[in-house]
Amino acid sequence: MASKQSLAVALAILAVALPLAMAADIVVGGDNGWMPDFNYTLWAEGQEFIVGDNLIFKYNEGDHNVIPVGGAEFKACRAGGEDKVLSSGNDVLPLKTTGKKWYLCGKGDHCDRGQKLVITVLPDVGLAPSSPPPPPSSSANRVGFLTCWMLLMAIVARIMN
Ligand SMILES: [Cu+2]
Repeated sequence: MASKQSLAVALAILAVALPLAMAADIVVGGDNGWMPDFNYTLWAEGQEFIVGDNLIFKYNEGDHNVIPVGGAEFKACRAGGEDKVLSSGNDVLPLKTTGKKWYLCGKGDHCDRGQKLVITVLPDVGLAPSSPPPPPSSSANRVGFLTCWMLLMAIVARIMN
């Protein structure tokens, strides 16, 4: 039979799982990774970027790099001298603020060949009852999270009865 203790356990799991599940790891370009001759604008249209998510740029170390730039630099495909260059081949960029973010590859003519990404980071609206449900996301993490959430709610509902 249900007890207050099992309810507490379920709620504790929920409290721990919630913030972890909220953040999605988004691999730029999906299976293609970070490369020239790929349409990142089109790719980004099918994605949702929310504060707390991580952008992951994957490529062979040495072949490319990732430079977070400003809008003007992005347009000109030119990084400024003070821009930070990431080059590990597995660069993780936490999305900390909302708004537009620009990235490009600084190697050769890669940027001109489409190796550049512009995204718009949305605020994290959370799952407060007053806010509308988040739109469906292509992120598997979020789908998994919703499944977990519904499962836990079902467990809690059972315990309460
Ligand atoms: Cu490149």
